[in-house]
Amino acid sequence: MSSLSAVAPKNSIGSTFDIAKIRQDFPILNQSIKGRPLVYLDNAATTQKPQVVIDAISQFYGNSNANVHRGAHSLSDNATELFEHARTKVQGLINAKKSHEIIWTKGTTEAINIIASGLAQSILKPGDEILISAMEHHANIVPWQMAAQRSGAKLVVAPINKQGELNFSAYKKLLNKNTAIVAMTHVSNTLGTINPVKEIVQLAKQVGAITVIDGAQAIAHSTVDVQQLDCDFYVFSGHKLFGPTGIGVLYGKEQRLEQLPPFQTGGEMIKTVSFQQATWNELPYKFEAGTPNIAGAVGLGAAIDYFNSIDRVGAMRHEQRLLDHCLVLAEGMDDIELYGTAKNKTAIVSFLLGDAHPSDVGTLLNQQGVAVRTGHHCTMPLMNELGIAGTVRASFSLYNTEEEVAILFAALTKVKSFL
Ligand code: 7TS
Repeated sequence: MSSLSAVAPKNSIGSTFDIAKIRQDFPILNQSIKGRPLVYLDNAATTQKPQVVIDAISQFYGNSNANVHRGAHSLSDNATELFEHARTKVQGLINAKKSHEIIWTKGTTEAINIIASGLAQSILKPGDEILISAMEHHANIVPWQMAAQRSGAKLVVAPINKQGELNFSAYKKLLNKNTAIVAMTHVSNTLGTINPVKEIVQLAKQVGAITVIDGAQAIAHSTVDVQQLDCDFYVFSGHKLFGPTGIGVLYGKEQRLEQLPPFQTGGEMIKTVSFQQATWNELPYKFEAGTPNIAGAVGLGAAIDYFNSIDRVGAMRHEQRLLDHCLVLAEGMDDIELYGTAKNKTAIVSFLLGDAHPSDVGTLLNQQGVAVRTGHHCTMPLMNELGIAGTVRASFSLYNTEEEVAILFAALTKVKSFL
């Protein structure tokens, strides 16, 4: 399973995935909201953290805190080792060829800004086209708008069909010799659609385009192999992978990163500085100006260890079962309109309940202990395409249960009776 394009089969024979045990790993789940057990269904916004991640961050500050790469004392050496070891864990997670192809960022948003800004300065020229899709998060739209404005390039949008899938034949037709960049999401945060990124990359390469894949919603629900995908860049946020906020990853092929100018300048990212000029440090440090988020990297390393320690295939099957259960219950309920019914999708369920305003539904669900997100989900252009202002979104993670799916729908039945 190199990408999400192959959804896991549905039987669980041989699975060692133990949901009861998994839930015990996440202390936050064991609490009440408004007198009801918390049902956390906002995992596309951020995932909860297992105790091992919380402990790793606490132990770092308790035992190992120092700045990195300064080397004059043992604590600093220790912190540097932990920090760089976390980088190799990311390298292993996504099967990057080299650890210096892993750049620490604040998250997906910063990673895309680094790429878009660098490409605007270095390769984009008037007449070039940047091809995105209609289902992108604002983080994979606005940086490209800025890059287009700065360089004279044009932003082109590949359409989607009624199910919320990329219109692949339209995508193929839009690719041409002017396509300089293809920037697409692996999984839609609003619709759950899994895009065929391997094919998207292959076709983009035929016209010589640079490929940027937004993996924010894919990384915790799949096995990502950047060498197999053969993309130039792949980005994601630690906090959507059971890690802390404020840390994320920019993967880039070595040669692409070498060509890209730095985004921020200052300490750490230089080789030499005079009052007249500066030269850049080697990869990955060229992109890591200033003191990095050391504890964040260590926390993400612990999250990756955790993720690797569980039965990942079993977890994917479990999430697909939750999705199936949701879809069956939604079908049995009048007044629910689903948005995003792709054949290949993750457990993200966006919907409207009759004429009810999504935020009213969200508030009434919260009264019953159910946490969802409502609104445009940072995909306003997609909402325009769908002809709506927003949706209610329930997004699942491996620690959610079938019972929680049932609670969501029982709560929705109650919401209907209130409205
Ligand atoms: N790209 C996608 C596909 C996303 O889902 C998100 C965040 C981002 C980029 C930005 O990630 P960040 O960590 O830099 O903020 N998505 C959501 C969401 O769906 N609800 O809250 C954040």
